[in-house]
Amino acid sequence: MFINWQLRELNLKVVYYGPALSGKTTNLEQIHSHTNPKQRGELVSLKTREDRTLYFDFLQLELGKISGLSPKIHLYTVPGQSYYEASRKLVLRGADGVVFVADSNRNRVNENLESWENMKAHLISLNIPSDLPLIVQLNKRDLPNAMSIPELRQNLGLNGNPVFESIAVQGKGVFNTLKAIINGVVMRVQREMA
Ligand SMILES: Nc1nc2c(ncn2[C@@H]2O[C@H](COP(=O)(O)OP(=O)(O)OP(=O)(O)O)[C@@H](O)[C@H]2O)c(=O)[nH]1
Ligand SMILES: [Mg+2]
Repeated sequence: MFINWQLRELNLKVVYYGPALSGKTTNLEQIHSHTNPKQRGELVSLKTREDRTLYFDFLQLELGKISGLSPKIHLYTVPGQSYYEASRKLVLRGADGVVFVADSNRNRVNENLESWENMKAHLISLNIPSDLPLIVQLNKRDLPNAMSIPELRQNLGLNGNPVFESIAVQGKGVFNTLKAIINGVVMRVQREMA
């Protein structure tokens, strides 16, 4: 969180984290194409030639005023491919909220778990508090071999974390997830500022 008192701007950072090809960039593309251009900036995507995220994607959203401040939500995705470890940690730095995008594909169980463990380790080493709002999105619900939510919960060892189902490529569940994470982040900020 960063407050620019002169401009009365509240800057909040939300990071979409998860294994390679789980649909993180697709979430931002859907948000970008279904949001009023007056309330969002351009989608900045740094991609490889194969259309994979190289460093991050970035999209800025503007919300209505909170406590006299104009909130700006900065959405980022991390690159999921395993060799971009350092970039993932860098992008996660200073996060106010995280959406973990898991892949429903049964064959990606190990990748989901590895990415989840890797994220938790980064959060600890970046000193990000454990009450960080964290939403899990179970994406690609359209796949015929999709695992169930209880299976995912067991796989990742999830207890209370909310899980949202999505088919990001069709835009389904994308805004439910976004609203939930923004809600969590804004509520936490309001508690801190009270
Ligand atoms: N079947 C299906 N495919 C999806 C869904 N969401 C995304 N995809 C596809 O999955 C592929 C990867 O999507 P991306 O959004 O680029 O994945 P990513 O998580 O950003 O991948 P990295 O940048 O490599 O980490 C693309 O071909 C998408 O069209 C979905 O809900 N269902
Ligand atoms: Mg990507």
